[in-house]
Amino acid sequence: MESDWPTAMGRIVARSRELIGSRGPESIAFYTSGQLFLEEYYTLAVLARAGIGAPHLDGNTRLCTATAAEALKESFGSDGQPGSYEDIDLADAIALFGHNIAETQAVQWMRILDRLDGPEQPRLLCVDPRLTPVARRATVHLAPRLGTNVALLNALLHEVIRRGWTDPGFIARHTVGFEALRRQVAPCTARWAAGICDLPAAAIEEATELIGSADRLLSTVLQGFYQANQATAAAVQVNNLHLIRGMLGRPGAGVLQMNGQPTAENSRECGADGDLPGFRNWQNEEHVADLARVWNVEPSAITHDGPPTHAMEIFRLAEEGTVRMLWISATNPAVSLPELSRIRSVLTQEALFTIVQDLFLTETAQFADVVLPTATWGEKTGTFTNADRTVHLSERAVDPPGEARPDLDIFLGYAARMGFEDKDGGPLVHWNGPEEAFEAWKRCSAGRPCDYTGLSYEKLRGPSGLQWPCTERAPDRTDRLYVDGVDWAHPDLCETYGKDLVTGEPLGEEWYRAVNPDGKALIRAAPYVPPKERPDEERLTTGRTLYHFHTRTKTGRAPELVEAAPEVWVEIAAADAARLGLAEGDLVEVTTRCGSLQGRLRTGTVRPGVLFVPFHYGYWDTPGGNAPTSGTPGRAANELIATLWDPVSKQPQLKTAAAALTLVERVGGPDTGPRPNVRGAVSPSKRSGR
Ligand SMILES: Nc1nc2c(c(=O)[nH]1)N[C@H]1C(S)=C(S)[C@@H](COP(=O)(O)OP(=O)(O)OC[C@H]3O[C@@H](n4cnc5c(=O)[nH]c(N)nc54)[C@H](O)[C@@H]3O)O[C@H]1N2
Ligand SMILES: Nc1nc2c(c(=O)[nH]1)N[C@H]1C(S)=C(S)[C@@H](COP(=O)(O)OP(=O)(O)OC[C@H]3O[C@@H](n4cnc5c(=O)[nH]c(N)nc54)[C@H](O)[C@@H]3O)O[C@H]1N2
Ligand SMILES: [Mo]
Repeated sequence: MESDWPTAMGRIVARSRELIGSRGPESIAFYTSGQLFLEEYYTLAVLARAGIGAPHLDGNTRLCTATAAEALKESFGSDGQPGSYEDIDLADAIALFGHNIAETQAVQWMRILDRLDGPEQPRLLCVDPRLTPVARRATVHLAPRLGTNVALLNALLHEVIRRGWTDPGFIARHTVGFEALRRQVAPCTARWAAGICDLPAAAIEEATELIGSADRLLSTVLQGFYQANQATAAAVQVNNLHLIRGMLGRPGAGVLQMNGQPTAENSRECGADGDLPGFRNWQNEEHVADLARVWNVEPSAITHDGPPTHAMEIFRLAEEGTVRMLWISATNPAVSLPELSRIRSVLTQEALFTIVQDLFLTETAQFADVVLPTATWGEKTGTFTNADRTVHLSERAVDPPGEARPDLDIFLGYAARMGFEDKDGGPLVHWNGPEEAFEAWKRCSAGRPCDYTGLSYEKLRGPSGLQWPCTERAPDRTDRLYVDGVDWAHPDLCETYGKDLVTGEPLGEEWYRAVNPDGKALIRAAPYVPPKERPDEERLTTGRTLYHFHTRTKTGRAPELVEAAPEVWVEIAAADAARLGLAEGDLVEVTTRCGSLQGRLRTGTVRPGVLFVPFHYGYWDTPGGNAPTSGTPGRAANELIATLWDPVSKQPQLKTAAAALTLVERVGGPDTGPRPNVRGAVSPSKRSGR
């Protein structure tokens, strides 16, 4: 039923008051995004954390960059990207760990291509079980068994140490924990890893040579690590490679624990993910008191008796009935979360009041009690900060259509109608409009790693893109963090006291002060722990194509992109196809213990034993289609993925499931239309050959 803004907001406010009164603030949860503006996240964080006092606020960044953040915290004491995109232009070796940059960050890939085809060519290492376009250009391509990243990294660390490619001066000056790492990786020879990862030992040695002999090594890490087995432990080992080689804080030498979404970084720094704003440590009373001063509230108004709730836990609390109102903004969990049949049953519960704030009537919106139509970038003003800390101002170019409103206006309107107050009875959310919100955030960021105090809208209208920290002391920008040691790992300053890399158990302040009294970088060792599935089953992984963005709310409306990749497909190795008697183009069904999907087969692009399915395709083509009923196959990859997460970062393991593959219909059935014309996809000659 259509409504108007006052009525819709009236219902949300009434339900919020009723729930806070009867069940307390813990009955309300917010699930937001990596695609809003800084000003929107910050406003949401303030109203949720201090207004409602709910610990239940997280973003889809949990599915995306939770491991990036956690790996940085574990190694450097705090979130904050060490490297700079400029390092792509300057490195003499570039290593991509589980990162198909050619399809997922095509602009950065052009930058790498310029280097590969330019005068001083860097060597390229690709660690990916698929023959991606990156793999095709790589000097060394390692295609490990799914989920064995830690085994491979431990072998690389072993070999680097054995061959004397470490930087003892850097290790002594700037790190703690090297001895424990040396002990941990002592048995992890290239031959040992070769068996586990199913790789030639010689290829692992070649990769070590590439990394070990580089003068300026740039590494990037993304979802092939973050969404796989031992996510944080694996990402941390990449940091370790840089720490033991002294590859940090110099032009060309750096780590990019990457982000995928345009504003995942802002979500993290503003505390709209499961963290406190400004990378503050929820276990440090001084940090909480400092935040309370900024917000002019009592420290007790900011719930901090346990870690902020992570998204997977929010959905569990909704499932068991503790959370009764779930406000979803700029994300489409009915397609992007694991185990979709479960998510549908959570969202359809009568007792759960669901708000969906989106541009489109998504799969998730079909479950909403209230849908709030929003403006998007280009129709609203705000700032966004990319993975290397570069802050941009994005100004409204056109008016939003119809009654759509900027997300900021929606959050401000809610805060005003709820009447949230500070401790002196003034409005808690005391700003109007994006620029004032930005100014409020600057105060919150002051003195923190992500210090914005030297920035302003005015300044951002000058040269586009300035990297934080930007302060009085560094008024222009800061290219690289950790140019001279690690600044934020001191026990009084750090964002976390660390977690056990296998169990995720917090290690505690006492432990942290004992091992890292002076605040150096932490070299954190971890043993390889095999994934849970039996090794003899087919292993499913999921990911992206160049032609679609996520759940296709935008790209699914662009005819050219729909034509380039109209339907879900299934990739397997040519050898497996032959073994199973399957051919390119056959309609197959993939089944796991969670569900099933059908798609056409493509062969020859993944390592043996692996199935790959793109995760973009929701369960309808056009809004209004139906969710798959139980027993019927779907087409969303997340019908297949179980609810499992990394114990350290709580990022779901979206890249792993044991699966069975069966034939539904031989080639000759209706074709799925034209194929993407990229290197790395199936070649046209193969298509015409059948
Ligand atoms: N075109 C396009 N671009 C995008 C997006 C999009 O949807 N479409 N999304 C954006 C977002 S939010 C993100 S997070 C990024 C993601 O960007 P990427 O991380 O580059 O993308 P994915 O395809 O999810 O995963 C990367 C690779 O991980 C590999 N992989 C799978 N399992 C394993 C494993 O066990 N070990 C290793 N080493 N590798 C493995 C897969 O084969 C895949 O090629 O892309 C961003 N850019
Ligand atoms: N199996 C599997 N699952 C995955 C992944 C995988 O690799 N494999 N990758 C995971 C990753 S890394 C990510 S990031 C997630 C992405 O998962 P989602 O966040 O669910 O994906 P999107 O389709 O980008 O959803 C964003 C929604 O926000 C809306 N939107 C866009 N701009 C605005 C705005 O300005 N305001 C508002 N209110 N709405 C807006 C869009 O219309 C869209 O509905 O998926 C995760 N799920
Ligand atoms: Mo992402």
